[in-house]
Amino acid sequence: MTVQMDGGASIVGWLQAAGVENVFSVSGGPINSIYRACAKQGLPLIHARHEAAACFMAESASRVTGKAGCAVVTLGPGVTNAVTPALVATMAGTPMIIIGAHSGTRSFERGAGMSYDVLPVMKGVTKWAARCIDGNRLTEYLDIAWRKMWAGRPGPVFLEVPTDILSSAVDAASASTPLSAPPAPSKAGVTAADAEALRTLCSAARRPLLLLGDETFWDRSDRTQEVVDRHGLPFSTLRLARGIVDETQERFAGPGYTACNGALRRALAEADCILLVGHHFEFDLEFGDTLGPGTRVIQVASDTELLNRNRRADLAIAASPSSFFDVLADAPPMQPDSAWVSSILTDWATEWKSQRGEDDNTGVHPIVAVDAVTDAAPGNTIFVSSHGNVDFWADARLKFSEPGRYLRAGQSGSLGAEVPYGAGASFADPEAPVIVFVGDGGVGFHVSELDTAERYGRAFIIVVLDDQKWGRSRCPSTRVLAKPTRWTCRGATGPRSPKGSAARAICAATRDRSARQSRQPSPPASRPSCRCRCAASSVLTWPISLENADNEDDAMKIWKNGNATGITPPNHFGGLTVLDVVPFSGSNFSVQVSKAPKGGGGELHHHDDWSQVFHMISGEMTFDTGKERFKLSAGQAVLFEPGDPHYTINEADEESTYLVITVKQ
Ligand SMILES: Cc1ncc(C[n+]2csc(CCOP(=O)(O)OP(=O)(O)O)c2C)c(N)n1
Repeated sequence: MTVQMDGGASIVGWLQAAGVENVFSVSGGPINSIYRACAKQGLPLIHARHEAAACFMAESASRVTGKAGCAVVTLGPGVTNAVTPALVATMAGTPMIIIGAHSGTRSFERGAGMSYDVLPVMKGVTKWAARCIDGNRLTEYLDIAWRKMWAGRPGPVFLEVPTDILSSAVDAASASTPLSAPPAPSKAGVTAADAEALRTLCSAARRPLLLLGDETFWDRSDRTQEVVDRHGLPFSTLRLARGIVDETQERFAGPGYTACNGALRRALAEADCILLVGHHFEFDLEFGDTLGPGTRVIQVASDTELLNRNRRADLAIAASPSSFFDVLADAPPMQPDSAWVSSILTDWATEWKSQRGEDDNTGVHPIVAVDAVTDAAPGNTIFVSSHGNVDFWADARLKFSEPGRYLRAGQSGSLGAEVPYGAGASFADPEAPVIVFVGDGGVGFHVSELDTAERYGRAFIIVVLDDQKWGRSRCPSTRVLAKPTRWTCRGATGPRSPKGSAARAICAATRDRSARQSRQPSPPASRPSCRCRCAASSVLTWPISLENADNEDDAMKIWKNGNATGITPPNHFGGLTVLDVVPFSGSNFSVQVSKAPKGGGGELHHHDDWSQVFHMISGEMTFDTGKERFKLSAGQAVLFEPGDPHYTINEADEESTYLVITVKQ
């Protein structure tokens, strides 16, 4: 007997068979048949407030569960609202199915309401995008989408279906019957020749470093820890691989992000053998540009496009990470130089400790906030962090014991994912507390999704690191920052917490919220909370202090140019001195601490390719651009871009101290 169903029902049946657990969506008449089918066939449909947020939620679910997420959107602008999350998923390598409506086939090219040919746009930001105009081929198209989505590096796919195809009857027998999960792509193994070459390189390695990347998340191995232990490898985890091996163990050399891990930067420069698994030398690894000249690179990836990218590997193995770990776990134990390994691990441990900020009388240091929250958070918490300045704090501080517990938009750096990621995670793993770290800018993009979580009885915590600069990084985006840098905490104890109590207030608020979350994981849960608001300074002011600059043992290496300490730079007068210059080695970024006595200053000048931020620490300085003249006092800063004329003079009675932060363009 031929069973009648419509296109929507056919799609929903396929999604269920493929293991999709939730559909995230914003409604529209053309997708009603999918809504009806979800209700009838029991596939949970989460109605968001914005299509971008719905897609971010789907992506978040995918990253938490390791299974493809799904979003359904209406035609035209419904689809274009999905463009940014599709781009984020493409850049992060997250599998996600986006189904979008189109006008009815009989209305094509007639200017139907909301209708636009958005397929070319989606082709540009997904792995595969297509339109299906035959209801009897819908599941065949979804099968194709599935294979495209998982092949090589995973990514989002888009299927567009005209509304009349969605609502018209299809022949169930023509669907891929019985509706069963599409086959998983096969995984390539390590060839005998590659295994032999691997053993040879490993036997010669004395300073090995293991870097675990995205593919290790999608292709899980239960032998990764065994590999670390057997060979005594220090390791770093990148992006989706955060938590793929327990990061609380002593062999963890910190996150695979050199911007917040100086020990890793050193390890990259000194290692004689780098095992890069399931990833390429991307931005977070400085494109591999900082590797030592004799370093041997062993790179493994299923997606052969990653192999040799940015840095040619000495041994490029086209294989799945899990098959690679199988070979490495059975290889003869490597003989690493234990003194070198422990110096890298000690460097990271020291750096981690020295990052810890203190409360001061202007508010809460962001690291205090991040630490206070994580100290109070249960072990299975899912954390989300933002971009801007927030990820610098969160990436460095957070340690994960299991995968799928840390979400950030990744290579795209897109703001706006944070709140939907939090909401999506609360659907994907209702048992786990979810905590979002986000700036006061990022939180505003999709804060209305708190309502989505609320309507479905989900709760999660948002910690707003609030530097009171809505949507802007504090330092470089404005010329004169009128307000002093101030970190405020509006936590459980009231609008401003006195020194020392802010961290406890955040801790208490987090514990309170986490407890409520775990008590009521399902409806009716407590109201999603935005109560714990903490503030961040700009990243430019975080690791830099007079105290750090005087401490040679600090993780941030201090460079003194011979007798440079105390010099008066050329074209400066009146006793202006540069005390310390602190470059971030290998980068284009340096910091100097300057002191100007009364009358000290410099002549009008400009820099062709330097941007400079002058950040006042104490006293007062007058700045003159040749056209305008202004004074700054402690906590205020000014940016001079390349070509901007400027000079400084201390017209006050007291000596002044300030930081000069220079970035080469
Ligand atoms: C979609 C998107 N738009 C703009 C940017 C550029 N951008 C990077 S950081 C930033 C400001 C972020 O402010 P906030 O969320 O308050 O975080 P903070 O930098 O203060 O920590 C902006 C606008 C971006 N990364 N993504």
